[in-house]
Amino acid sequence: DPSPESTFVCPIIIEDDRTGLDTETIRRALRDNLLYIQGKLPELASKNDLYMALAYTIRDRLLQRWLTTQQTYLKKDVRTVCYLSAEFLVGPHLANNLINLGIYEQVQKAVSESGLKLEELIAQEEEPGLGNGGLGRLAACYLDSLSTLEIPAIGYGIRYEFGIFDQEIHDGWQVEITDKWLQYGNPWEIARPEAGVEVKFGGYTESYTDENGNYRSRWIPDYVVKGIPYDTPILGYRVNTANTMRLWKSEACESFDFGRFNRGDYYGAVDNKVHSENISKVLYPNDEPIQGKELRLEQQYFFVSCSLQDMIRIHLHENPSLNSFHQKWSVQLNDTHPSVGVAELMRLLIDVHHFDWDKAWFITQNTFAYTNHTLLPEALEKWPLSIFGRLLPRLMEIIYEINHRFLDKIRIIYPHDDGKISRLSIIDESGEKYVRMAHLACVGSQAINGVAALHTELLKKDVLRNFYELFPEKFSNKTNGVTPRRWIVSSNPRLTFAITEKIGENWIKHLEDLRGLENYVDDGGFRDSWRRIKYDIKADLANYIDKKVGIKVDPSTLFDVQVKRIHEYKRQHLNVLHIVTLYHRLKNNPNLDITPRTFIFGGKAAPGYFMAKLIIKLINSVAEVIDNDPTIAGRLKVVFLPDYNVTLGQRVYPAADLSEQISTAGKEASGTGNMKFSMNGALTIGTLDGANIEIREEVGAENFFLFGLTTEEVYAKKAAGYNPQEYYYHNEELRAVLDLIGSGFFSRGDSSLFRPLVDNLIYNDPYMLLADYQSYIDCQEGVGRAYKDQEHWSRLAILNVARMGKFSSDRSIRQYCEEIWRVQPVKIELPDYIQANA
Ligand code: 7GP
Repeated sequence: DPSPESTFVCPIIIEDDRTGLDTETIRRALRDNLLYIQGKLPELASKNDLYMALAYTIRDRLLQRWLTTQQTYLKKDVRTVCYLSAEFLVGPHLANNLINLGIYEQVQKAVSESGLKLEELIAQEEEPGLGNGGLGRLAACYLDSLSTLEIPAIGYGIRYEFGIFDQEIHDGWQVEITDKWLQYGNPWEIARPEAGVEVKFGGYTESYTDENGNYRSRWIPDYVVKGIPYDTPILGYRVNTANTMRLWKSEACESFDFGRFNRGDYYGAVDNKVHSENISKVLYPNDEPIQGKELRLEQQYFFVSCSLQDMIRIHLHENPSLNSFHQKWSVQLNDTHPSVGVAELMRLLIDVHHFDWDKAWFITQNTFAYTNHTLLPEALEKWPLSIFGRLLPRLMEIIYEINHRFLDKIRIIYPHDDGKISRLSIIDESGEKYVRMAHLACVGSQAINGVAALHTELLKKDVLRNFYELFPEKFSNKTNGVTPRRWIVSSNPRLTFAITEKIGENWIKHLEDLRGLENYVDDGGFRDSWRRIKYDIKADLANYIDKKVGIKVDPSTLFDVQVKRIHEYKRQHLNVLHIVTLYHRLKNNPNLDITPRTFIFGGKAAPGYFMAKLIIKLINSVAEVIDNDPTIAGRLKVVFLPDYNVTLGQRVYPAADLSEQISTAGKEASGTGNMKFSMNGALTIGTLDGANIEIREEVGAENFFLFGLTTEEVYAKKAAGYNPQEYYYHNEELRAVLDLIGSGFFSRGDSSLFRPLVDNLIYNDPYMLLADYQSYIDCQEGVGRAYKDQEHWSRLAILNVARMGKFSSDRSIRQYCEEIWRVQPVKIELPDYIQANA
């Protein structure tokens, strides 16, 4: 009889059904998973059953790649990047995995026997909405590129039970609906309860002397929560590397408090369970000022502590001590949300692993790097000391000590400059006391970066100026990028085919190769097919719009699109001022010749952000009036697409003719939607803000519609005392437009509805819409004229696509790897019984 050990060392032979990539094997596997995993006979299977069976079939094909990747990393003891992010907006997995595995066509055929189309099953997937917008989506693009570039990496975050809310529009207003993305199960994740860790909260600290006579601190917590990791494989494009996204779910350490239970307090016995589980319950939808929400701080500390403990466990598996921790791990802080990690790594090294302060600080500082994603001062995170100290008493002590030592050094550099000291301090003591998370991140990191050239310059000049003066060598720029696998190949198969037909498929991994398309701008046949493709994609979107909101739009009109979070600085209402201007002109002159346009909006507003919600209502109100005005028919249409998310983005970007990137200069850190539009052949109308500047540099000024004040002009105008009323009184058309909105014309005679919005513009206008209004209107006239010459427009569109190579997230990730993380690719060799990717 074989002993138990000998069965374990036997190589696991994986039957072909779980690994084979040919159509017949996939067909068999699909039937098998439908029966044995989903528990359904084919004749009773719902669309969702088939989707689930297919998802498991694909997951089976990822597992060998995934496990081999992890095993290779362990064996080779590689240097690993950990991307710490409170948000990962990954989008649906199925189509992406098919593309990266190279088995889209095989699966298409295999699925056809079910009588369904693969596209229908793909549409069945509930997207994990574990992020708000740009920052979370960027993290997802970076995971894709890390795997594609074969870089050892882990994405650490939170497995929110409820992601970003679903948006419905009722009577023009946003209504938030709970996002139950897990209700039918998530086939892409695997729970790893055996790798659970514990996290302390509350209580107090006490000092003691250890057996060696060392003075130490001990944290006696109020309660302890367990973190359970849920792992999702992130496969690279046509490589064997599958990295892990590890998201933490909070659970109670003991489901029942037996003391209470035995006393007959049954409900009290589950209290602790309820509170513990609340920590990973819901994503905060606010990019607005944090109102000191304690649960949010609990979330941040929870996932950061879990992740650092996890890294330490893995490290000690292969290394005798943590002395080399910073040599094996590079930890990126995605904004300040995980910046408490600086103090937590200090705590783990000192309290748990008994390092002395200086050694621990050296390791910590050499482990972390920090990316900033916002210039809005109100979005810079700070936690009231009262909350922080109560929830994380030991971390509070450590932060005080970090600050104390930091300020001692500063005093030597700037003697007698108390202003400097208080501006640099990690603790804000100007009024109520706060912990400034960006300061903690700056002091505790070896590198600090912005996400576009202008943004980094403004960080150096403004938001983080004092830190830049102190350690200029830590600062660098890493302009954002997006993954062409999702944002072109997966979402725009027609364009992908047209490009590949001309220049081969290398561009998918080397986006600079798109330059090759420039050779075809003068090819009339190519431009013709380019236009036909665009028309077909627009017709698809038109169908979707009709189905979703019951509005008929004409695919031959100019599709003018603005999709992104709704925020005053992004100025969706400036777009509305343009629409109302055109409407007003048409009312005054019904025979006016304008380029027919369909304006498409999408985006969610933070639930507590009154003005953003009013902007949504305004868009819908204007849409309704225009839609019901027969004199406008065929010339203007306005559509607000509800529930804008990754899935909807994939439909919308390919269908756009014009991309609206109209933020006030100096406010948008980078933008990433701007890149997705342009890659799909839309032209941009935009300000000199964020990455727009670099996009314009790449595509050429003559292929970009520029308007508006520059950042310097915005600053100068503000400094000189900006008065929006001057514009209101001196620009007749602008005044007519604002008056029309204020009059109740778009709100069934209710002149109070949009009053707050109109008054805010006339009397305050913090984002300077009125100052940019005329320039925007004039620029839009140029757009309209340009669109009339379709041959010319196609040229510009092709050139835009051809010159977008820089904005692949592969380029961004290479720069992070070389300049911040100093990590190398690691090739993954599959066991030879596994069929290689197509
Ligand atoms: C966004 C920025 O607003 C956007 O300009 C940038 O492209 C994106 O990050 C990725 O870098 N910021 C957020 O989504 C956000 O939540 C607050 O910022 C910290």
